Amino acid sequence: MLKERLAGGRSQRVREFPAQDGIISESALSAYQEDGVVCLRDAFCQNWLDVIERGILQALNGASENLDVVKKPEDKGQFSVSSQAWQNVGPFREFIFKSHAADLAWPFLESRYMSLFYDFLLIKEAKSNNAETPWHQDHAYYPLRGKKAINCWIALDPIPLSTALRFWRGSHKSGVLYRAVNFENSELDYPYVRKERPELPDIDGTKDEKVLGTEMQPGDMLVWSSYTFHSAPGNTLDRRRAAFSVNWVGDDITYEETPAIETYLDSDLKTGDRLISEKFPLIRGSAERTA
Ligand SMILES: O=C(O)CCC(=O)C(=O)O
Repeated sequence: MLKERLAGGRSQRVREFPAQDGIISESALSAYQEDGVVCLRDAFCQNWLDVIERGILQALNGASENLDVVKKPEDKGQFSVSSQAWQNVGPFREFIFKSHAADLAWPFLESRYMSLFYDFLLIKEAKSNNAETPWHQDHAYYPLRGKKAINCWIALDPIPLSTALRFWRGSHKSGVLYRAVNFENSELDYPYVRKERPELPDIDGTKDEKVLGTEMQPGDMLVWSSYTFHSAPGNTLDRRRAAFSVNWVGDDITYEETPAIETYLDSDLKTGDRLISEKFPLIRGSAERTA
């Protein structure tokens, strides 16, 4: 459907920028501010993707404590999701701390400092047709206040439009957080839903030109705001569709003691604290300068 929408020829592509030299241009930053998402082409070479693949083997073989594997009865392939695994998975740590991942993320936050929030691995195996991801804002699930949070999502396989992420262009701008949706069963409330938030708008019924998408090659990276609505179809291909993302936060983000999944919680933090801790380490800038 997205392919058909994109074929319409209007401005419906995620705007893309070269990233081989590790430099983020002013135009990439202004496209991000405007659309809430950009695609950085060739952000990582095969050597770094190999490091991530070594991490995947470990994560799937017991090293990730937050690993969910779901197989819908009608699907041939399963859908695996791991988060916050870097502390136990050496290759993920190597990628996050030794590659230029932080350098690429840092300019987008326009911040005095940046912390690592969590890593996220997502594998839709061949023919996991029904493993779709409903429209959502990442931030709706976070026990965080503030807006400077980004998802840097790296394709590990070729991703054609038929399995590509789609984004509601500019949806980050209003600053409104809608209700978190239940990924497992859309008929049920998400366990930590905040009912005081508005219900989701009908994004599929919205005008075509507001939905952006792009095909990706391994090593391409999407950067999006945690307020940007996005969704993805299941994987109808006969090969894996995997991605590894690193989520970073900047200086306007503070912690909120509110129910959420373990990935985002830190018992060392209190409401109003900056997100700097052992679990959410400071990666750029300094705590002293920002006190
Ligand atoms: O690739 C997908 O299916 C969804 C990815 C996503 O929503 C996320 O990483 O926040």
